[in-house]
Amino acid sequence: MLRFLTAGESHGQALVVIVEGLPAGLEITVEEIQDEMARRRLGYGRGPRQRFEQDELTLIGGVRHGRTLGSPVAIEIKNSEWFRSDKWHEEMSPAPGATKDPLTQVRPGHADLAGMQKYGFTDARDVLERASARETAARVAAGALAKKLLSYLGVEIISHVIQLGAVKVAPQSPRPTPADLERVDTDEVRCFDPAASELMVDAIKAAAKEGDSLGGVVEVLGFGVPVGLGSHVHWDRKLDALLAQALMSIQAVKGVEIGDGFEVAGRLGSQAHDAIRWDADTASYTRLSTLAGGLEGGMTNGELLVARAAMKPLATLNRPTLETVDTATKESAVSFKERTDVTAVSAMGVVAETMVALVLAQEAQRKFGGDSVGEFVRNAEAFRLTL
Ligand code: EPS
Repeated sequence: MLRFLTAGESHGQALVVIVEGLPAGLEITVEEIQDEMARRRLGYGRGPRQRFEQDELTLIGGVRHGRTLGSPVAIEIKNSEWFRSDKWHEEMSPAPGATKDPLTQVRPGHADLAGMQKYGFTDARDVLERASARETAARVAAGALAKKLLSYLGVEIISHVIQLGAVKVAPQSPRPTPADLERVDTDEVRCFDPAASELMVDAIKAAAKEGDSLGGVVEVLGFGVPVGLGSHVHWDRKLDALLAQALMSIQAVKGVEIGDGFEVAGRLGSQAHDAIRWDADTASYTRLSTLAGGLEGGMTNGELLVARAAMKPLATLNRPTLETVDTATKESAVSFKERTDVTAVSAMGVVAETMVALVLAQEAQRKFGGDSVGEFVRNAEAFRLTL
């Protein structure tokens, strides 16, 4: 079974990810992984770090001559500041010692206070270094491998921003296809609707001027997803539930929707489901709409997979105004300042693609098995022929 584990702190030496359970023979290069990681740095409103961060990565194990060996794949991603300066060396040193400047004016909405209480820390940096969304850089490296595995089945996963702050794309506006991904990625906020994109950039500029932050919503689309991933039999193997868990695990995500989830709740049953038709040309079933987001009974039905994730405005503010408490003195305070983004919704879309890809790859492997990519693809094709 495909699984992965990340390690590393935001301002430590490096992030590390180990991806276990990939079949042998998956073709992958450092450049392919690096390209995905560069997409995570996109988006108007990101902080200074995304401009200097190189996400320089090394494939430490599991890949030989451009192909996986079936062994765990280990990837190291160096944090640029550590290697280009000595800025964080003392603050983040693993050697015994203590910080000169503990952070105690905790940020409302961040993990700071609950994390300090839970782990018995007196310095919020002991929490924030790992709670930081920097960790998603390691996930995206793992996601590049999952996406590559899915590509052998013809599956493609993309995302676009459908809301930033209060600005939303029009309800019936067209969705991008994989052929449009470059256009989405070159848009300043990764939005497919140029008019909405302009308004989103304006909203970010206005929030930046006030030292404030913005959240938003991304939509992840899965094309070519095979029928039958997930299960109607086990509560903990329902694919919509697995996707919700995976998307909700992304830092600052507070809501997940499958298909038109919340809007459909208010409709009559006769208008809430995707009608089914037999398509004689392709000799396959087809649905006449995508309200269910490609999932029925916790299983993929072969239609376009649609999952959305809502991100709250970042809790770190460039001009902190929210009231908080200094945990050292218990006196009222405003929270400490930490370098941050105005918004990271555009980047979150790339991380959401990653999480969807990891779940789909995991479930595709559960269904089709195979120690080599060839065996995996043959099994998937044999199943497809039964439909
Ligand atoms: C980052 C996410 C944000 C950035 C971080 C890089 O972290 P957090 O989730 O804690 O708000 O602030 O950048 C820095 C830590 C920094 O030094 O600028 C990311 O996703 O890469």
